[in-house]
Amino acid sequence: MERTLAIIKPDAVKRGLSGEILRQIEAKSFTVRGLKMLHLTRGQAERFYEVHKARPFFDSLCRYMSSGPVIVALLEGERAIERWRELMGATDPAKAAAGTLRKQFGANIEQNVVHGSDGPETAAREISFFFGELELAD
Ligand code: 3AN
Repeated sequence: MERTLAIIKPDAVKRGLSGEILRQIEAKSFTVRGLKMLHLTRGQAERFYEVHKARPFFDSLCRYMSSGPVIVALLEGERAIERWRELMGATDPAKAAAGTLRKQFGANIEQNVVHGSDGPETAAREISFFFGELELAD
């Protein structure tokens, strides 16, 4: 069993897509071990995305990610990291495969509805960024 972090980004929460996205996550046999809504401050968004600090889209990304509430979920399952990225689709919704969440709902390369950890070390860091031990189901 593997764990990964999923985020339903502000554009998706605002558009009322959270329920549908969680439905598709559960339909793919992920177990939701942790779930909460929070509104990131600009500083928290900058810390979360610090690996992208040097990128030209960093400022805009952090402004967007702190523009409204997000829903963060700890997902568990076989090959959860890779399978969640498959369900999300490519970063650019225009290039994402049919049936992926970004293809279905993504507006553009920035407002692309969901986030997922890109490897085991990132997953561990991102899960502990958002969840404490007492918040997680057994
Ligand atoms: P992914 O989320 O697919 O792993 P990353 O890690 O390269 O993609 O980028 C993190 C986030 O930064 C993306 N989810 C997207 O919101 C934003 N982003 C990535 N590339 C661009 C870009 N070229 N222009 C604007 N925003 C971008």
